[in-house]
Amino acid sequence: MDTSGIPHRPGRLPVLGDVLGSSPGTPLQDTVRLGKRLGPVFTRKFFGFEAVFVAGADLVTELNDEAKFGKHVGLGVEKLRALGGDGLFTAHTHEPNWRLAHDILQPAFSAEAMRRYHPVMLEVTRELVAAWDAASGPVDVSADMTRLTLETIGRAGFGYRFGSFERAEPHPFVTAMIRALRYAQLQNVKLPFVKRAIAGTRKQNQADIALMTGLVDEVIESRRQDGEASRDLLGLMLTEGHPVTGERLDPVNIRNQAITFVVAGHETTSGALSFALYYLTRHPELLAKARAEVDAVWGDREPAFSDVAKLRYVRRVLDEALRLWPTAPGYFREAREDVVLGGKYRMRKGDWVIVPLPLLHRDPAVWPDAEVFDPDRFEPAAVKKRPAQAYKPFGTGERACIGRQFALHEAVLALGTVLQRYDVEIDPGYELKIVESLTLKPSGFMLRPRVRAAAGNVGALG
Ligand code: MNH
Repeated sequence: MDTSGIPHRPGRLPVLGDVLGSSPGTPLQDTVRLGKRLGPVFTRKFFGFEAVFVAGADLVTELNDEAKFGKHVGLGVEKLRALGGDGLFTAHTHEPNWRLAHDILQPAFSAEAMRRYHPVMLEVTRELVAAWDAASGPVDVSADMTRLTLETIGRAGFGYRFGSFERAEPHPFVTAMIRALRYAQLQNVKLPFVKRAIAGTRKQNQADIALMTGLVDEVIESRRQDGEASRDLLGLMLTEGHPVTGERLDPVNIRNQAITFVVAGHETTSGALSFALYYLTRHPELLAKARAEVDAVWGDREPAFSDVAKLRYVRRVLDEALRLWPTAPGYFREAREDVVLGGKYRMRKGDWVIVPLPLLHRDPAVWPDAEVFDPDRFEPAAVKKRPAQAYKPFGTGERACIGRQFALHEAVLALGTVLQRYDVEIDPGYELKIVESLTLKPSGFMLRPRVRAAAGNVGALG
């Protein structure tokens, strides 16, 4: 699209573009810093390649209009097709497998389905509790939340146990996955020395992808063998046809979906839990309020399915953590027809822009004191006063997150359990450091969990 007149970093260089002032490890955080200075629309350019960022709630409202715009599978997402193929996240909307899989899998995310996942989620939460009860020193929060969310999607989705809490090091699938994600992401870095560095790891990447598909194929095969009817994700994919046409998913697509769900289904939720815990430990008065709610609603019982959604304040804590650090930090929108965005920016059919969510969630026109962590922003009355499109941590439209309810049930359950059972102590000198892979996570964030004296003594042994 025509980018003349759109602000960019001062001192853009003829060939390199905006390479100075950006580092390969923190593209999102660089963008946030830049966007705060440049305003709601800006561009970044690397060598010949320029991308437009749109962060103002009014313009995003227009972009989220499904009649005019749709999901664009570009840049990082396109590269992820090496892992996810035509799985839900990386599929083009026009690929027939997108709607087919979407319609077949929708029932796996109904309220009814969440009820079935609840006991599995509880079981995994108990493993977290057992690990924290046994911890003699500080625990690495992001690592343990990743154990929790990986186990949850593995068991609830596929009946597969990664054994995360029994391992000191990540499961080989996870190691391969993290490396493959990094490899895919680095494909977009245009710096010559980075290009040379990745070239040397191509073989490793092939091995990583082979390991992932191999494991997934094994899980699928063993389910086919034992033939047990289960209405988890895998069960639906293996046994259900499309509700209208009866058409089934092909085996390669099922494999792509399995990898997609393991990847998409755990890192984001893990990061959300870690940021929520970080902000609570930084705001003891909010932590006390959240815990008071858990004590009042759950007491010292293990929560039943219906107890989870009753933690309204804990849920707001998560909402607010996802406002400041939406762990899937952006999405792409592509024009379906020629259009003039905001009456000002001319876009041709097929032109696309990026919505950087941490900036949308800090739009000064909508969010007063945007840097302040304040869960009360999500009280129903406050939500009603805001433009609906100013908060989009789960994306938008028909390509929005299919796992939202799954993630929220899992996260409220886990955060509630931690508050119910532990006093947490944080190193007062810790400063939030965020690592960027495909998603965002606090890095080096350690907590010292101590079982509370009076309340909440359920869990591992209870
Ligand atoms: Mn999830 C799409 C954020 C948890 C499975 N997810 C998206 C998108 C965002 C997102 C944003 C849209 C991306 C785009 O437009 O390109 N997801 C999250 C966040 C959490 C999350 C912030 C947790 C917190 N997601 C989950 C979980 C699962 C899951 C849990 C699975 C169990 N997400 C998906 C899938 C898609 C998706 C699958 C792609 C859906 C589609 O396009 O049909």
